[in-house]
Amino acid sequence: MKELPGASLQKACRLLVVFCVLHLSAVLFYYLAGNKGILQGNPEPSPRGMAGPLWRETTPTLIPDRVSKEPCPDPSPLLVGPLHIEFSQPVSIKKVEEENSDVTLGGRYTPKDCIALQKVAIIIPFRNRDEHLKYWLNYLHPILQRQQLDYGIYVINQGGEETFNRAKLLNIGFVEALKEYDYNCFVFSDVDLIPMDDRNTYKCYDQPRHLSVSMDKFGFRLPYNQYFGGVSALSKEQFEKINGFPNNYWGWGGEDDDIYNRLVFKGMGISRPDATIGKCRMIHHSRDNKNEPNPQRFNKIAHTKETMNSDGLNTLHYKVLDTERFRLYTKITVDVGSPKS
Ligand code: UDH
Ligand code: NGS
Repeated sequence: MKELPGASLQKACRLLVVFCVLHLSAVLFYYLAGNKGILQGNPEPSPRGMAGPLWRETTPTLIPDRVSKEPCPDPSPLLVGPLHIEFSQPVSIKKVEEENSDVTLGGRYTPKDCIALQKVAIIIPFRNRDEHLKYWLNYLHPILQRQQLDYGIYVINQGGEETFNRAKLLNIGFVEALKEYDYNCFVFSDVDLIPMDDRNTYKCYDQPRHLSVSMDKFGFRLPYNQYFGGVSALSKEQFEKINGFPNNYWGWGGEDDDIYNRLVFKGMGISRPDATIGKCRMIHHSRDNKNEPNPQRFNKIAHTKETMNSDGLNTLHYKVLDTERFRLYTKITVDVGSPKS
């Protein structure tokens, strides 16, 4: 049968309409795929500079700050074990800063590739020990980074000439560090103690931790079983449970024994690394001025049970005189008062 002339025109028109619909659908599809990429923050053009369909570039793996980090493995795979520690060469702070370029102002560090298991404030009681502090920063920053901790260094400097008060400075460090960041673990370290093995992780455990268990000056042994001096770690909860440390030990000795008593009276035990991992070196020095042995210390440690609830965090009074932020640490100078005040 012969086709009418009008009918072939109608067929051509229908074909044109179908073609237009197909074309519009294709345009719409690519437009939507492109928008999805933009919503996901995908950079355009592609980061590798390669041409290609937009939708291929929307994979989240190409967007570094969108990748969800995993918790850091425990123990850290970066640990190396025993370390050579010595104090014969002077330390240049500039060099230490250069060698620890990932440490940010105030002595803060957080691992780049994983979420640290704990947020640790390291509190150092301090007065006139700048040479020791240099060694401490030189050795500890690399160790703490290998331990993959989210940490900050707080040097609590006792201002004035009054008798030294180690435990009160540590209480102040706890309070001041918490004003800056949501720390959940507090390591209290003398400025002259350096661990000899990076497996001795500066973090908190189920029970309060004593870290400096095996010091060179004691022949790499504990001087006595209840010894809790040098370096220790308490979680925020453990510290608050014992009302912090005593504020009333002026001069040398006994405050660490009082802290030990507090822990025991609150039903806690001491956790420790083994004697090999817990080895550490002390920088030798002579006795500091204004830190004579405290004659009241024996009487005081005999009464911890009665005094601990009325001497500690809940009765802590001090004045911040200065806060200095250096790259490798924060130094807070404080007025701790005097034995009579
Ligand atoms: N501290 C200071 N400045 C002082 C006193 C103490 O920074 O004037 C800090 C420092 O962090 C030190 C810690 O408090 O490591 C403990 O001080 P300490 O004197 O109780 O303990 P240390 O082990 O010395 O440093 C003990 C007495 C040394 C007598 C040595 C005799 N050869
Ligand atoms: C004890 C002290 C502790 C001191 C420890 C180690 O006798 O405060 O020696 O001292 N207790 C009393 O005096 C009651 S050290 O050799 O490191 O100077 O931490």
